[in-house]
Amino acid sequence: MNEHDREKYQKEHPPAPHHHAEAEDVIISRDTHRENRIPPGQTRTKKWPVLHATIVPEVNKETWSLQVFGLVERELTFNWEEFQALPRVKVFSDFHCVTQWSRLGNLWEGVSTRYLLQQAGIQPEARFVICHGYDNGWTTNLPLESFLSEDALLADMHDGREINADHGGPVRGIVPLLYAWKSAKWIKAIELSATDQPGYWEQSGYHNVGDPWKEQRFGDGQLPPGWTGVPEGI
Ligand SMILES: Nc1nc2c(c(=O)[nH]1)N[C@H]1C(S)=C(S)[C@@H](COP(=O)(O)O)O[C@H]1N2
Ligand SMILES: [Mo]
Repeated sequence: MNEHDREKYQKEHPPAPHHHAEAEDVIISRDTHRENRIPPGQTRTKKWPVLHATIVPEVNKETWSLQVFGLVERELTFNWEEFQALPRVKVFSDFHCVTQWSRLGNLWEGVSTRYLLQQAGIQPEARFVICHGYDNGWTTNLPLESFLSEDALLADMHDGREINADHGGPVRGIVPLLYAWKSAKWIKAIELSATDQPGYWEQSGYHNVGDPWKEQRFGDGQLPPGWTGVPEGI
């Protein structure tokens, strides 16, 4: 285990929402209040596995930018300094990968998706959000309502530390309501669209919506090519 992984290892029970309840500024994801926080077919991991489709792209803060475009009133672009100057939120939530691991009790910090899209202005025809990553044109699509859930954010901090490159830093999307493949690492652009545009994993057979509590893993009940189930060592 490297230093980062060791530090992220959870030795104890999963952090409970009441640890943060007194702090008014923490948004608590609704599913962390469930008696059983582990969705069907999932297993808790105390580690924080690294998972992505292709490469870890080289993104540094000097060249980083985030774009909001498509069916918005105003297209927006932020550089690192501009992004850091935006109002911040903290979100306490669980993280469920479709390969069957769940990391419970994550404290994310960053900018809320609601705030960003309020700034951009949403055109009435917009129904879907396409998140674009810096990794080789990777995208994921999600319903606008899911992207705008109260606990969705663009995060640059996790459990009090900057998100490292392996986990999608400098900035990644986090949408706690859905399986983790809807949480775009190395997020580069947010596109609003009237039509749905299935992304990388959705085109490879994953479910279009991906609600972990409904076990929406695959479209049409099919296993995607290359499916291996639970990775070793979790
Ligand atoms: N840009 C991008 N984001 C991505 C992916 C990816 O391949 N590219 N993989 C997704 C999947 S399948 C998961 S489980 C989570 C994993 O996040 P982690 O590596 O920080 O655990 O990132 C998601 N976001
Ligand atoms: Mo995943």
